[in-house]
Amino acid sequence: MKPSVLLAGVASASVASGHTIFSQLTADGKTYAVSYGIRTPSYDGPQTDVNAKNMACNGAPNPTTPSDKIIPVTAGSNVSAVWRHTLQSGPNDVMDPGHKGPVMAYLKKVTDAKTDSGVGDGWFKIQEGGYTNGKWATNVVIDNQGNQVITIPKCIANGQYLLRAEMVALHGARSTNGAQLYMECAQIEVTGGTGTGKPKTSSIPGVYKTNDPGLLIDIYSMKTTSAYVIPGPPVFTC
Ligand SMILES: *[C@@H]1O[C@H](CO)[C@@H](O)[C@H](O)[C@H]1NC(C)=O
Ligand SMILES: [Cu+2]
Repeated sequence: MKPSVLLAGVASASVASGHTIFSQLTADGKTYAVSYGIRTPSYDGPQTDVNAKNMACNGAPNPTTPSDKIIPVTAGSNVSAVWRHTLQSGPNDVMDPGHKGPVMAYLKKVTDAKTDSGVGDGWFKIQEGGYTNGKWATNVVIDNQGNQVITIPKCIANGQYLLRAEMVALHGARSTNGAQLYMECAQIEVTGGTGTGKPKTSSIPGVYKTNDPGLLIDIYSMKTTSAYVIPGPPVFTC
């Protein structure tokens, strides 16, 4: 990954950059085209109702386009969810850096990754970042040219999965439903997994509550040393 210093100046000096979309996946060293194997939306807006079905893989009011592609992924490898302000944006336009909050990734094993809605049980968290020494995980992704690095656990079973990558912006989270949640689902086929892991799964929607301390929060009253509770279940490890 490139050093972040070069990019930070560019991003803050030029484009005002609004919301964000998980628009591409890098897996096994290959960066796929925008929207390849990912249900990307026509609008980059957030979901704000944690009880809505569209908390799983986005959707209205941000209509998503299905994909007939599935991306091969090796268990134990790192993939990057590539975030962009719009489907046309480059690496210097990831998201408004004032959008601060946690970053997470989940998997759900499915029979058909092309058609499964993702709604309901089966999700387990595989990556998260919160607030460390005054820096939010969203800003880590912005400084990493939009790359959210996610390790695909080695011990999961082979087969098709939905990979749900998520960024949360908390600038308005002082009021109920003020947190902005951004998520898309990529369609992947995992090989090389040992199948020995048995992840405990959760439902989406259901995994978050409106008053979770990590979603209903005044981030402007936080200090560099403040603790932040990342929403959702603990990260599954092998
Ligand atoms: C995956 O990424 C993590 C975090 O950036 C890093 O520590 C690890 O070495 C990487 N693993 C592989 C297999 O590249
Ligand atoms: Cu926004």
